[in-house]
Amino acid sequence: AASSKGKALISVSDKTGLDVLAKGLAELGYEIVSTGGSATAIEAAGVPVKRVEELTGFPEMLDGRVKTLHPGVHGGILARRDLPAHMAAIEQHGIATIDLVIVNLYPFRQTVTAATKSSYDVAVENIDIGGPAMIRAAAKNHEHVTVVVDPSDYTQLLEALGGGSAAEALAFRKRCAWKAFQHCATYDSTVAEWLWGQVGEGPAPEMSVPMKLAQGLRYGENPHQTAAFYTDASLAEHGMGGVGTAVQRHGKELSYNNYLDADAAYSTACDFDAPTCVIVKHTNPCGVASRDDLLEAYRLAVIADPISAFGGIVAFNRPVDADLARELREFRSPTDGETRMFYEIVVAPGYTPDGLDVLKGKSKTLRILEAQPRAPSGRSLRQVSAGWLQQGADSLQPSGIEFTCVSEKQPTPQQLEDLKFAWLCVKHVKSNAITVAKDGKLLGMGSGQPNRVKSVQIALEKAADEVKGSVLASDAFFPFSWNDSVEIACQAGVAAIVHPGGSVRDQDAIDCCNKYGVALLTTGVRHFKH
Ligand code: 93A
Repeated sequence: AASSKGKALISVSDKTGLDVLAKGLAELGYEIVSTGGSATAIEAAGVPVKRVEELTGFPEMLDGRVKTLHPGVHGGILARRDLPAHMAAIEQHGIATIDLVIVNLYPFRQTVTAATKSSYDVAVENIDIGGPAMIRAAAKNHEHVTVVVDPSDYTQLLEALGGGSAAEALAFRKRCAWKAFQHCATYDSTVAEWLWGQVGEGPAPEMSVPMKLAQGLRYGENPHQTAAFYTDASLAEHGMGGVGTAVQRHGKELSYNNYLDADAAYSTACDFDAPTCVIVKHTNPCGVASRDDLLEAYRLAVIADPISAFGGIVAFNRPVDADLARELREFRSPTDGETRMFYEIVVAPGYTPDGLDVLKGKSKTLRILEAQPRAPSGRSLRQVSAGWLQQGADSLQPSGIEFTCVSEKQPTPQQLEDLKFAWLCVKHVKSNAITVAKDGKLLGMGSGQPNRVKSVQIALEKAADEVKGSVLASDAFFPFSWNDSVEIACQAGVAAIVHPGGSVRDQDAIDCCNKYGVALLTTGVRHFKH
């Protein structure tokens, strides 16, 4: 049309917001050209649309494998408007310029990660070829063409097309081009990773992490370090719960350390089946308790180590109601019976409306997070200089582990329960990790000591007068210093001990426990956490 502001080419698999976009573009005076399904959806929205076949004079062929791969499309996108020779060339071939390219790709990742795994053939058909070609062409010619790959950018697009200076428009097109190449790079990496999985030769020689900037952070672990938070799109978009995809209901912006600690706290809480409260300080759980009554679990978790819990992160694996919120707000430190407990973050799978209101009243700054339950699955990545370490998550649960008694003394059923509880706690404590527990609550823990004996001493010291009849768990076996670790625990009054076993000195540990009448169990697995 003579009055046309230009041509918009739309070809989208994700039809979210397509009707609003098409209407908006039509109102602005754009002429819309579109592919099969997209054109049908635009027509259904009552917006005039041309089929891409009319533009190319060529039918869609090879079951849709070739739809837009045609000079009529690519010439129209790639021609430099500032070069007379380019404009003459397209004119000579009857090609019209295309000013807007709105494309999102075949849902390849969804296809290969869906619960019902698609067949190889379906996956291959979902490798988009024409879409990325258009996106890349438009992004290359961003000097003249705008490319949009994400439905959440449609509003911004319509705004940008509606007005603004030429400089603003160019800046917008550049940003769009950046996003477009990002999008294609992520897409290709996904295809490559899937194909590598089909090759089946172990870990991929090259790996991509589709990282999405979620938030710039004020600073890193310390104020002189810059920082940002990225989500792993491959996991976030596929329902991996936890802190990375949590919704913040209240409070100050999360800091770098907040993310780390909240993740540690919530991952630990979600590892327990029973209603559980976990309090974390510097990524280590210092209070853990399981109770049918979540409020009681919270009190016990604080009491385990009130000094450490102060200023900590509190996580629950069940929703927080008003009673619990009140307790979180009012509970006074058991150390002086006066000071109200202060926390950086509360994280839970949900809040009752009353519970949220009460909790918001605790302080303006308290960060309240609502996070989907997190299953310990997926990959974990950590950086080392010039490299990344990748591993699967430690998803072992006590229910999947055999607790074998190797001492003369057998644990009582309650002690066995406590041993499993202590074992689940020790898994989340930094090595060398020792936990002391009783009746479904943590009494003390030693973490991060390079010397296991020290961790034992610290854990026992924290458990103090409650050690008698408690149980102790060690994340790895007692080495040559068994004599210190096991004997110290026995002398302190611990009733049962669990460790992986497997040391050449295992028999010494057994003899020591037999001497004191303490039950000793082995699991055959360890839970290092560095
Ligand atoms: O099969 S393709 O690789 N060949 C093409 O020529 C082509 N052109 C657009 N895939 C192609 N597309 C893709 O079709 C787009 O990237 C978009 O995801 C999808 C839109 O198809 P429809 O409009 O029929 O729903």
